[in-house]
Amino acid sequence: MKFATKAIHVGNEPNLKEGGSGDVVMPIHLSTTFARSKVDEPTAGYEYSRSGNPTRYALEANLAALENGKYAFAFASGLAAITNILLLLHMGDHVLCIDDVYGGTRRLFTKVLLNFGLAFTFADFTKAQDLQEHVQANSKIIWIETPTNPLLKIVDIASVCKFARKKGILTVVDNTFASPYLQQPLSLGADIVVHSLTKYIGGHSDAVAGCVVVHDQTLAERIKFLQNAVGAILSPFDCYQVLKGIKTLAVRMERHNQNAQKVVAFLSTHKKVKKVYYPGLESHKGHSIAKKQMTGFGGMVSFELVGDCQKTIRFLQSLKIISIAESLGVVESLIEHPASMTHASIPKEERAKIGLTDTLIRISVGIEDEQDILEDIAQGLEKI
Ligand code: P1T
Repeated sequence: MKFATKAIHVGNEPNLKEGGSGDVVMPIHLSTTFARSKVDEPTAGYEYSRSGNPTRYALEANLAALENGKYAFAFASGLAAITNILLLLHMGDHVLCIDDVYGGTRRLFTKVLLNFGLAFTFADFTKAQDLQEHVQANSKIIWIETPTNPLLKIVDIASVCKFARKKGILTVVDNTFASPYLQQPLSLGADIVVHSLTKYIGGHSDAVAGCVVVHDQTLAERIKFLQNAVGAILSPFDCYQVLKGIKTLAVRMERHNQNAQKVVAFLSTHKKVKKVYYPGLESHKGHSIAKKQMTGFGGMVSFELVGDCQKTIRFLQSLKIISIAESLGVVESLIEHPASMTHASIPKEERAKIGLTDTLIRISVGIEDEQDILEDIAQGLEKI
C-alpha cells in the first residue's frame, strides 16, 4: 500500500464481521475500563484504558505503517514521548545530541533528566565523521533532529546510524520537521523515531500529542511497558483528532513544500533579508544529504533580516494573516522569534554558540493560497 492510502485506511478498516458496525471512521472509545467474563483473562483483549484502548491502537497501527515500523506508541505530547525514550536509560548513561534541537527538548535534557544522573553532550555532528570525538564509553543514545529546530541543519541519518550500530549505541530521530511523508528514518537504519504529533501529522492545531515508532520487538516491549507504567498516554479523543488529521497528510505536505519554496524564492532575493535557511537551497550545507534522504524539503523556513532585533519584532508584529505563535506544521502559517519564544529557555550564550541569533525568524509555511502568504510577508517587510 502506498503512503497516501495507508494514511487514510490503516487503523480505520471497517469491521464488517457479524456484530461489527462497519464504521469507516474509527470510533472514539471513551471507556476507561473493559469488562471481562473471567477474572484472569481480558475477554476482548482490553483491560484498562491506560494499558490499551481501541482508538489509541488504531492510531498506533496507522503511525507504525506511515513510518515503515512495526510498533508505535502514542503519548500525551511530543515531550512525553521523548521522556519515555530517555527512561530506557539508567543513571550514568550518556546521550550525544545534535546541538540544534527544539528548546523544550534541550530543557528536558538539561534541566530535568540531568538531575536523574543522565549526561548530555550537544554537538554539531552534521558531518558524521565528527561523531567519534564526541562519543563516550557510556554513550547509549545518539539523538538526532533533522531538519533541526530552528536552524534547519541536516544530519546524515544513514551515516550516523551506521556509526552508532557498530558501537552498540541506539539512534533516535525526532522526525517532527520532516514528517514520515518526506523522510522515514527507520528505513535508513534508525532504531527509534519520535514525533510531536501536534505538528504536521495532526496538522490542525487542535491536539497536543506525541509518538514513538520502532521495528525491534524487545525495544517495543520496553516502551509499551513504560507507556503504561508512566501513564502519559494520549486520550481517545485526541487519538481520533490525530487520526483524522493524518488522512490529509500527503496532500498537505505537497502544498507545504510548494508554498515554502515560493516563500524561500521571495525571501532570497529581497534586499531587506540577510540570510535564508532552507535545505532546499543549493547553497545550504546539507542540501545534497537532504536530497538523498528526503523526498521534499518541507514547509519550515528560517531567515534573518538586515537590521537589529527591534526591526525583527516590528516585522513580525506587522503581519496580518500569518500568526505570531509557537508550534508548526499546521494548516495555518505561523511565525515566531525563537530567541524569545521556542528557544528562550536556552541560555543566550548557548544559543550564540549554535548560531541562533536574536534576529532569527522561523516561519512554518501553511497551506493557504501562496499569493496571500507572499503578500503578507511583502507588506510586513515594507513596514520596516
Ligand atoms: O509540543 P510537543 O507536542 O510536546 O512536542 C515537542 C517537540 C518535539 N520535537 C520537536 C522537533 C518539536 O518542534 C517540538 C515542539 N516544538 C514547538 C512547539 C515549536 O514551536 O518548535
